[in-house]
Amino acid sequence: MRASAVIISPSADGNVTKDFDSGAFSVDTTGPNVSAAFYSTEELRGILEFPIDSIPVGSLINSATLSLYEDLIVNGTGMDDVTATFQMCGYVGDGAVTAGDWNSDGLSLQNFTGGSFGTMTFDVTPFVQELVSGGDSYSGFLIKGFTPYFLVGFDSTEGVSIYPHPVLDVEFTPVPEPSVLTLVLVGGSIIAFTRHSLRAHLS
Ligand SMILES: [Ca+2]
Repeated sequence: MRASAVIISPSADGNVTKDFDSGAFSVDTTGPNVSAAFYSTEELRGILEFPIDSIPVGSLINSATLSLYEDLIVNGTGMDDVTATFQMCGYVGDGAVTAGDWNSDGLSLQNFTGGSFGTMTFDVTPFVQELVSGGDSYSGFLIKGFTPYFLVGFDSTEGVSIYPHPVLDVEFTPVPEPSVLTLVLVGGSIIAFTRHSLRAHLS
């Protein structure tokens, strides 16, 4: 089968913030950034969910790349710092950003430093392969901070229009359904049998 490619936009993205005093969560899905920050009183986690049901179940994932445009990195005093550490996690999504997504940090995909402004890419091929093999409909990503008082922000789907918005770029090779494969084999057998009969008839 020939390889195909899809460029997928999030079904939802934004932030979920946990207030440590009250234990309450707040959800923001309309702001210009997907941000992660770790403070003494609260923690913001960036959440993105991408629909992947356009990729046939069982397909081989040749590559899956998450691209985010970083346009914000600050610490408590407003100074830029590229050494703060953050973590990208993956989880099975449901298409929406809700308070419960804050806890979806069980599977770490990679750590990264604040870096610099511009496009940052994450190779998420094995994770997306696992979801597609399992027939999951949404690929969820969670970004959390490890360095207190530092915030990283990426342009969200609702963000500044001149910046690239989040995309999940997937190249995949569909695998034939068993029923289709069987049909091809049966068809081949009929052709072989017909040719044999024809030769027998001619000789
Ligand atoms: Ca969700």
